[in-house]
Amino acid sequence: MSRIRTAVIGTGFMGRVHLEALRRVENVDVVEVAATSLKKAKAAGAGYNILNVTGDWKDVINDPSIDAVHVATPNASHHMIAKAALEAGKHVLCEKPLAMSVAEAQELTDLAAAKKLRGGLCHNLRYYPMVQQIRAMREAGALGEILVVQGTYSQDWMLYESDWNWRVDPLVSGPSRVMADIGSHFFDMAEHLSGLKVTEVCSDLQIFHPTRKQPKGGGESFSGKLGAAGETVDTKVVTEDFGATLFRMGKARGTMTASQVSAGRKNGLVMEIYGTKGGVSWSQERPEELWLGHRDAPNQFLMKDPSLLDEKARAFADYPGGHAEGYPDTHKQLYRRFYASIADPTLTPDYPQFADGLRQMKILDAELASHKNRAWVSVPA
Ligand code: NAI
Ligand code: SOE
Repeated sequence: MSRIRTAVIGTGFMGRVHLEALRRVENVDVVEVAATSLKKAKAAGAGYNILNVTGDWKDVINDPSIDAVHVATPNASHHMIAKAALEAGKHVLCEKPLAMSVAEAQELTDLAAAKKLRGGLCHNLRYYPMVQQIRAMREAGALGEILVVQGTYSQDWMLYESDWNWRVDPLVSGPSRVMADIGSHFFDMAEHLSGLKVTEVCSDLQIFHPTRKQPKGGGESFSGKLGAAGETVDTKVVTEDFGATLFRMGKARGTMTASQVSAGRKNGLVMEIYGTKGGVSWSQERPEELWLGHRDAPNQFLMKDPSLLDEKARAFADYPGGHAEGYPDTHKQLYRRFYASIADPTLTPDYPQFADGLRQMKILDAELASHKNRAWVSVPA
């Protein structure tokens, strides 16, 4: 396969991020974009120089010349679109969460394996260079045995009762909001970096706004922060604004919170890992910096510079020190590896896959059960 032909379904926040990042991946042509209307698809197509546009995602599925599909639509449609694409013989790169339930995620994971197609999942936050530096350090034994994993994923874009998004609607988003939307990124990163699996969880979820003002006209992600929503209707809220989870990773212990009501925090994913030899602390709001903690020596502060990174982490840093690499670059790094694995079917994927999405659905299921039953719940392997 020389050049890979791909299409993006969904033209909201993530659709645009995917279209941009795809421009930075060799061997891939974006040949079609699908939105919920032809007008929206045309606007996106014009912005990214894509000639074929459609208001019906099934056109993409029915085009045998398309090799791969990006699913960048709200959660409820991931399973339906990904399943149709796999059945049509297309590789799929799906946004998180993979599906609405463990059963749906399992079905997609099995289908991709049965069809021998690549199923990638957008837990792209793994691919900040300094996050990969943590991974390389842990693999090299620099942290020793992992004792404690802790952190948060905090945002403020749903702080007010007037803040609304499709993520509030359980029929579109699923039975959980913050734990599914951003808690899943935390746990994907925690397992990826520590090399450990979450074995048990104890969760407490909270809804601060029992009703929210839903704009009659809808609205894409984060759009509520930019201005008046027009006419609204008071809508009951059934998914959490905040969640806290105590967790066990075998002998290691952890704690995390996820929140979309934490004033001032824009995209505050903080990951701290403490082992018998040292600790690390990283924050997505300052992604080029890594704090290195020592017991018997002064602590250190490492700023991204490929020349100072472990060789494995260096592969994720394309720019020299002082030339910041951020959120869009994490997508580029993921897609690059996804398409390399399509071009060379013998490659073992080294990016998050459907099985990782299934894993997150299992952790989420356990968190929901724990909150409901006010008890510790085991996470199946
Ligand atoms: P958004 O609301 O900004 O955009 C979603 C778009 O999908 C809208 O334009 C909507 O009209 C379109 N859409 C809905 N159904 C469709 C269909 N059947 N066919 C074609 N288009 C359809 O939402 P956002 O933030 O882009 O989220 C999309 C997905 O990406 C979600 O699953 C979300 O969890 C995930 N996401 C992942 C991020 C990451 O860092 N990996 C960041 C933000 C979102
Ligand atoms: C909104 O909470 C959001 O865009 C999530 O959907 C993403 O997955 C996360 O990366 C940033 O915040």
